[in-house]
Amino acid sequence: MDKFPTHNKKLADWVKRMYRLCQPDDIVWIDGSEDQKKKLQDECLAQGELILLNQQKLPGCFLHRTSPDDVARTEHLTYICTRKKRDAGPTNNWMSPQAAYRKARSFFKGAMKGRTMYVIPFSMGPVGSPFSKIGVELTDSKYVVLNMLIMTRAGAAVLDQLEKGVDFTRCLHSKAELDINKRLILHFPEDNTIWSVGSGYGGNVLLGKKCLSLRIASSMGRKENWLAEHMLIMGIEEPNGHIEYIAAAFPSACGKTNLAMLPPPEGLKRKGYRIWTVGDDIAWMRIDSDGSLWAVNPETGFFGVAPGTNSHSNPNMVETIKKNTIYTNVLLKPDGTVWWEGADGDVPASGIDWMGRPWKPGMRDAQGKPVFGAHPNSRFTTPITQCPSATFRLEQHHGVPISAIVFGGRRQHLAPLVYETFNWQHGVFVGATMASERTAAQVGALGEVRRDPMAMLPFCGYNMADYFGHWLDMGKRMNKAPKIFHVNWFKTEASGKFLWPGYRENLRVLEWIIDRCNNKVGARQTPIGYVPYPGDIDMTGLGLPERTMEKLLEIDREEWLEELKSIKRFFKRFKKDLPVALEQEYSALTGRLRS
Ligand code: OXD
Ligand code: MN
Repeated sequence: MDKFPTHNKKLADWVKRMYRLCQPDDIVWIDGSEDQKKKLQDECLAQGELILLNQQKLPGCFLHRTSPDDVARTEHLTYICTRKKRDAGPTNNWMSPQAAYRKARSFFKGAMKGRTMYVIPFSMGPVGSPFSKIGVELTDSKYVVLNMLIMTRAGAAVLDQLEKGVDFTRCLHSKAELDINKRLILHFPEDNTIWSVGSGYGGNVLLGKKCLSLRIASSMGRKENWLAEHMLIMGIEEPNGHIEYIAAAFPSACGKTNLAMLPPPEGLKRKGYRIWTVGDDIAWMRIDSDGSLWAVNPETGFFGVAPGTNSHSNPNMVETIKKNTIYTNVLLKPDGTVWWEGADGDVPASGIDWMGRPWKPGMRDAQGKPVFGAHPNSRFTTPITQCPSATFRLEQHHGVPISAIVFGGRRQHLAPLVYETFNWQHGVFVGATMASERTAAQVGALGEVRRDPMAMLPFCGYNMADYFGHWLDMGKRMNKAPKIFHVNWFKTEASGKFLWPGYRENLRVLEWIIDRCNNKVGARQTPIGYVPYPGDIDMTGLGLPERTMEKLLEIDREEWLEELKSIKRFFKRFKKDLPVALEQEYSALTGRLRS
């Protein structure tokens, strides 16, 4: 068989060069067929890379275990490699392309000996859509191939596009020795190239996801006047059948995946509300000929966190992951099904933990810490089409029109439940200063505020000051820009108890947001933005005391003046590159708070 079956010379030449560098025994081009997928699954089962789960209870489902020191994205080993350091900006790790290629080449050299190199042609976004970008990932991991087949449109249809000579992102991955000391996740936006070596963990190796769809795409978006964002996209169908779409950015661990598919609470459902899930992690947004912003989810799957997923937090996901799902680092039960902390039902009496060791509830390690059955960052990879709330517009080449952009953080105090910004420029300021407080789940001082602009801190592929500038420019290009809001589901009372019940009740807040977009409700003007009149958020059946709603919507000027000091420190990192418009917003907010 032809080892390089393509007429696209650029593609053939590149694959040949990488083949020579990595020296695999064999090369296989992924065509996306069921037969080929089945063969790969069988090989994985034979080699222990996958474990077959109970096929009566979980048809088409498998379990994979990563190596114990390879369980999450390794941000300290993730680099933006631009000729000028300034172009990576103060929030990214930087290496010069020359140094990065040199170092990584030594890790890739001969790394695929004894293995097969798989060539995965994939499209982020519907094949042939003006939104879409093509990538080709070379990998020595069958697990990566099987995950990419869920997360992206991969195979023959994309190779056909490549035959037409279209450009593509060159993605090279090798597990190599899975050695954390020889692990690098490198992005070369100037060469449209990604090199990842030494890891087998999803976020580091499914190169279509964070690496291409956020880091490389954000940089492309700046050059081509569009936005690649770390946002969910969902449709909210109103009782009259009209669907309004929103895009929302939250830092990790703030419930983005849950929100993207939560059914409305009983009262709203009775009124006739319904939700449609477009995506849970990434939004690519372009200005269409109507002057408004349209979005696609470039992915076709969810790579979701398992712990905490249950029928209360996310009933639609519980349905979605019952078949054709790859589970990673969860607990294996004796009946061949899986479990994780915070799953439905009883805690199993025994099982095999995420590291493959016998496990029982209540186990403690040598330091007396509880031993988890599933790793806290254990995952499932599952097709969007299986989600009961999946939109019928997944394949639409123009995507969906965005009425509102929602930013959110985890703040015990300060930010009210929801507010609307005054205009696009003010909205960009609010996105740029987004923050979350550390929870017990993270290392570091509890309650410490971490700025995570637009939830893009680990994912912006260029200088974040330029990124703010790009957002400001995009606003000037639209004649019907979405309204921008900020939400905070995590405000607490003095006792530490959450004031807002969260989960599906969050839809009540989204109803207000949609009503604001349609000019159906008024709002109270405050120094930070427009805040709801308490009666305008539908509270039917919630039984929240009136005082609680007042607390949720309170603006404490003193707290906000303190916040300004922290924003100032953050802005200082960007030195003279910070757009003047953000400084103006800073001064305007200071003035409003003092007046
Ligand atoms: C993710 C993340 O995995 O944001 O989606 O870390
Ligand atoms: Mn994410």
